[in-house]
Amino acid sequence: MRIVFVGPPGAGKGTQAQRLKDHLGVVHLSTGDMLREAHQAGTDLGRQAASYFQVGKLVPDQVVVGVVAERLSQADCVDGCLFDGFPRTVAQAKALDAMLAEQGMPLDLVVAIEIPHEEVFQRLASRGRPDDDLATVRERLEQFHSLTEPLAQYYERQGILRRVNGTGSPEQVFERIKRVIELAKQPSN
Ligand code: B4P
Repeated sequence: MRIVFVGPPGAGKGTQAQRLKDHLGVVHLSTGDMLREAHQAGTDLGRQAASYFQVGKLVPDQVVVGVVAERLSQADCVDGCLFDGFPRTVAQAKALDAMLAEQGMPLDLVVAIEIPHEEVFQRLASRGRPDDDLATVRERLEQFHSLTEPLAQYYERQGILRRVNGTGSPEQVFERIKRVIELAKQPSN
């Protein structure tokens, strides 16, 4: 299956994608992890990306799309893929549709993980990554509202959006996600 996880910062996209990757046995593609790895490796792309993610801004579409296109062309993605944090803009969603159409592999499902703002701040304060300070999280939420939320409508029109309550324990959220995936696998869906 090809599944996208979308949601505000700290919604649990990465947490749930890790679990689902093991459950479904498919590749986990996290653009956040890929950009941080490129930064740690000291590449030009990593330096460019860091100048955005360190201040809570989205990395430009063409940079992220390039990274994903390269990863998607690798053989292990053929059997399925979990997109964690990608796409984050409508332009990225259109680019992903085009890449998948070229490979004859449509997107099966988009799981929107929903949590209230107060919980975003609580979760990220206890994680403490460099981009988890209060001002940067506010900016990340702002970017989510203006650039990522319009994705819901984009995927709703395609009939593949499923909203999942992201509050409660990671186990409870995972059970909800497995349920929407099972439903999506049924022939009538
Ligand atoms: P990401 O790495 O995707 O970061 P995130 O939104 O904070 O992560 P996530 O929702 O996965 O939270 P997690 O499970 O870790 O992006 C970082 C930055 O990279 C972005 O701001 C942007 O600048 C850039 N970027 C990435 N992709 C991009 C793209 N496509 N385009 C442009 N820019 C891009 O959970 C967070 C915390 O909550 C953890 O501590 C976890 O343990 C905890 N948690 C999770 N589930 C919980 C639960 N149910 N209960 C309690 N705590 C929970």
